[in-house]
Amino acid sequence: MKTKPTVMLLLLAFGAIPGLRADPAPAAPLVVTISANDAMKYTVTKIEAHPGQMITLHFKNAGTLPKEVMGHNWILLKLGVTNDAYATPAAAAKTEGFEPKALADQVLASVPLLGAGQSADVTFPCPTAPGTYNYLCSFPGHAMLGMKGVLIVK
Ligand SMILES: [Cu+2]
Repeated sequence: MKTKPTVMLLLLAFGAIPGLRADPAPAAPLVVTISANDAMKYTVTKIEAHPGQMITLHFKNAGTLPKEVMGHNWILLKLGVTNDAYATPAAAAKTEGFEPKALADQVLASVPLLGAGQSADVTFPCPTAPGTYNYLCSFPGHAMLGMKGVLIVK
């Protein structure tokens, strides 16, 4: 038990002295605005960000059709998860806005299903692993028709 106070002191010191942190200064937050429309397209299909950078996404459904037939969401998938792997099972989850809790472990960030004229934001840290991450609208058929994009982390 004699070492315990020493360990505590070391932990305190590392937490209190910023100079000991190995991380470089984080990049400035990234703000991205994406609109979706009745033609089932996102206005932005490629986002580039740095590992750990904070990202704020403003997402808007700029269409006019009812949510039941033309709702849009934005779902960023974990590295290696394909649009099909998510969209196919998600299509059956209408009561959950096509964003089933059962698939939550494959999602990094999302904006829920929006109807015409609605908008919403999400803020999240960019993943730290470099790579290309897929995002999509999981309303049935939309990703297949091109409602998708990528987040490139480098
Ligand atoms: Cu959509």
